[in-house]
Parts: sequence; C-alpha cells; structure tokens
Amino acid sequence: MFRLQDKNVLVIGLGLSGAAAARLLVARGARVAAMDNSDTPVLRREAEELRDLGVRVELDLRLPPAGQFDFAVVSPGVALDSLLVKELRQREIPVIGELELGWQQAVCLNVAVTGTNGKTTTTELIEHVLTHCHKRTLAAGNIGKPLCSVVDESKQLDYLTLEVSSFQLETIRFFRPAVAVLLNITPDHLDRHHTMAEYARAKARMFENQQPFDWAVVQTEALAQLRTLGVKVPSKLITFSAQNRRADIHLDRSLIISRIEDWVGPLIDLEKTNLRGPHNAENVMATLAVGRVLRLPLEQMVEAITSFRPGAHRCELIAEINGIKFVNDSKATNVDAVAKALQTMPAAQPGEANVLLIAGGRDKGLDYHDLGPLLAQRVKHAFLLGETREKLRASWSLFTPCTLADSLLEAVNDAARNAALGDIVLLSPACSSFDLFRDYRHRGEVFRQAVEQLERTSNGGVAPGNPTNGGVPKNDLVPTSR
Ligand code: UMA
Repeated sequence: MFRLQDKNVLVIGLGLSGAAAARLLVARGARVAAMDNSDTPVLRREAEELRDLGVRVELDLRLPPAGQFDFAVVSPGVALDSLLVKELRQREIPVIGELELGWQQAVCLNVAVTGTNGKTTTTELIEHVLTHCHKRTLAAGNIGKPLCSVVDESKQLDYLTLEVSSFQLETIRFFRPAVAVLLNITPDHLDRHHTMAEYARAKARMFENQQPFDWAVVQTEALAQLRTLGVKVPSKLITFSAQNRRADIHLDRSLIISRIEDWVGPLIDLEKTNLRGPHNAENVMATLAVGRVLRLPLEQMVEAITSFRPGAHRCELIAEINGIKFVNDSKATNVDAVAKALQTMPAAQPGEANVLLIAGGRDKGLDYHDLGPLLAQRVKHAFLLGETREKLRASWSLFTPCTLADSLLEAVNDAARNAALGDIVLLSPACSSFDLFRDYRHRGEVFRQAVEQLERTSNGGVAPGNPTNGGVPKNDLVPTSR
C-alpha cells in the first residue's frame, strides 16, 4: 500500500470525488489542502466540514495555492489542459486522479467496467450477479460513489466492482483491474477529448497496467478500434459482440452463445430477462464473461440476470396515460445512446414513426446528423430544449419536425398534446444535463414529475387548462386518431 502519512497533498475540486479523496487522505495522516474554482452554498458547507477535519480549503480559486505539495489529486471534471493543471506540471507536482488514489489504498481485487454506453447497467449487473453467487462486492466509481469513499470497506470484500470513465482513466498511474471490461467506444465527450482517437486512447488506459494473468473482456468492434490506434491488450482476452458471430460470446436471435473452450453453447435466453435490445445483450455478455473468469456457476448467474431490473433513467417506463407511454431515458447523454433507445422502442404499426422525442441540453462536441436516418424512421416529432436546441434543430429538421421548448415541462406537455394512441413520449436528450439541471438524475426526476402531473390531470384531478396543471387541457391527453 502507498503510504500517505505526513504527505502534503493538494485536492482539486470539492464535488463527490474531491471531498472523498480529502477525507481519505486525512484519515491516512496526510496534510491536506483543497481548492475549488467555484463558491456555492453547497461547497461552503463541504468546506466547513473539511476544515473541521484539519483541511486547508480555498474556494473560488483558479490557480493552485503557493506551497510545497508531494502530489495533487484532481477530480474527474478537471480538464488536463486547464491552466491549473498546466501550472501544477510547471511546478513539477505529480498529478493523479481520485480513482488512482482510491485504487492505491484499496485492498481487494477489482473488476472495472468502461465504455461509452452501458457502464452503469453492466456495473450494477455484475454487482448483482456477484452478490447472488455469494461473493462480497460493492459497486463504486463513476456510478456516483467515489472509490475513495469505499476504500475502508474493501477489507471485507472479495471484489470491488468499478464503473470507470474516460475522465478518470486520464489520470491513472498504476491502476490495474484484475478484470477490465470495455463495452463500446462511440462519440462522446469530444468537448474534453477533442478527437475520437484521444477519447479511445483514454479508454484504452484500462489495460495499460494489466499483466498477462489478468483478464480483458472487450467488445469486438471496440477491440478493432484499439488495434487501429496500435493499442495492445497485454492480458487474457474474451471478446463479445451482438453483431459479430466470430466473437467468443455472440448473439443468435435472443440467445447468447459462447464459443469459449469448455464453455461452448447457449448461455442465456434474453427473452427470459428484463433486458431488451442488442446493447443490453452486450451488457449481459460482458457480465457472463466476467462471471466465467471469476469461476461463478452459470446456473446461478442466469438466475441473477433473469431477476435483474435496469435502474432508473434508462428507458424507464414512467407511466402509460390513455395509451401513450412516457419513457425516461435521461441517462442517454450522447447520440449513440439515443440511437439505442430508439431502436428499443416498440413500433405501434410496422414502418410507422410513433416516438415523440424530447432532447437537448449541454453540447459535448458531438455530430447530431448521424441520428438522421433513424429519426426519419422512428420519430414523428422532436421537442428540443437547452443550450443545444438550435444546433439540434439545424441537424434534425430535415428528418423530423422539430419544435423548440423553453423548459422540460413545456416539452413534455407539447409532446403529450401531439401524441396519439400507441405513441411513446421519450426523453432521451443526447446531451449532458448541466445547462438546466444538477445532473441526469435531476433531469429524469423533473420529467417524472411532469408526467405525474399529466397523469393527475388526465384522471380528472385538476380542471382542464388550469395553468397550475402545466396548462394541459384534460382532453388533450385523450388519444387522437391517426
Ligand atoms: N472543479 C474545479 N475546477 C475545474 C473543474 C471543476 O474546481 O477545473 C470543481 C467544480 O466546481 C465542482 C467539482 O470540481 O465543485 C466537481 O468535480 P467533478 O466534476 O469531478 O464531479 P464529482 O462530483 O466529483 O463527480 C465525479 C464524476 N463527474 C464527472 O466526471 C464530471 C461523476 O460522474 C461521478 O459519479 C463521481 O465523480 C463519483 O465518482 C458523473 C458524470 O457525468 C455522473 N460522469 C461522466 C459520464 O458518466 O459521462 C464522465
């Protein structure tokens, strides 16, 4: 274990990661200074708590404070090309991320999951399967629970199950998963990584410290992307793919099939699970491969996967009101995630568009045109909000009618007004939430509340057209004929 006693450490960013890192450092005897470039009531409360622990905290600070530091711990949201990090490097202060610090202090093996989409579902699925198979584990990392906050519990665990982002991987040094899963690489976070090659290289860092006895579980298509960049995976490899039948684990209609030696044949029928769509098939494939590597019994894994329900904000059915479904996919923060959601939505009539899509938020430097053909097929109207709404309209209006909305509530009400029996109102934003909401969960909750308000109105609870019910006349939710 890396000794922290009496080290001088600077923590940058006091969100979830920075606060957890500062607490862990104090508990291990380090002398800690912490800074954040913002100053909000939440940060002030955090600052007070940390000061009580002996941390020197400065808010609203853009450059590192004077002083000697043995190293700095940055939060994932801090860009490495920022002036702050450049100055740390000029002062020759080593920089690591919160994930690296937590990994250095944890004392159990870890299974780590990365990829553009499906990370959270797969992390939860692996945690669920391990627990069902009587292994002690905890899900942490990008899933919303910083690794530094669970380090003390790692003594009692067989494995940590970690969700890992490209931001976190940029600042690792020795981080080495015993089993590393790479689910997929599609465009995301290009505002931070600038090019797809840089983004893919950040993802590839999952494998850089792995040893020949470790395992890599990698989607065939993502492996091809890594090979194009000249990245080598040094560990033992299992490939999976919903599209490529030459993968070690692949999809045949609803069956997941293995070609792995001593494990050949069908593993699970997805029809018997609550997971739909080829992307979920790949999440299950990756989970089964992890289980295989950790020698879990297939029968128990199948039981666990069958009983698993995906979490909130991922194609989550909120309500069905007068034959119109309202689906919350707030976690879809990039184009590929929206494509997957649209492909999963059931069509009312073959070949007919029945989705009213609510999208928009903060841009991550993505090209939204790619979604065009799918919008033309599946989306009868798009309601656009947030900072990207004009950009989305410019990209999408050739493919589907687009209407701008000033708020999520307005978008939900407009979509409901335009929906007919068998239609689906889908919140799948293709953008991050930080322009209008705290995070994707907050955005999903606001969507849920808007839908619940509609539900109450349609049940006759509030007078039609009353502005307090969101301004939606009751009869507008009665399905219109096609
Ligand atoms: N800050 C600075 N200087 C900067 C940038 C930020 O001081 O240059 C400060 C901000 O003012 C703020 C704090 O840093 O007070 C926020 O730090 P952060 O953005 O790293 O956020 P955390 O609260 O620490 O949450 C992070 C992850 N956030 C990001 O990667 C942006 C969370 O993932 C993660 O759940 C959490 O650590 C625990 O591990 C969120 C996310 O959006 C869900 N992740 C991206 C994704 O999934 O696509 C990568």
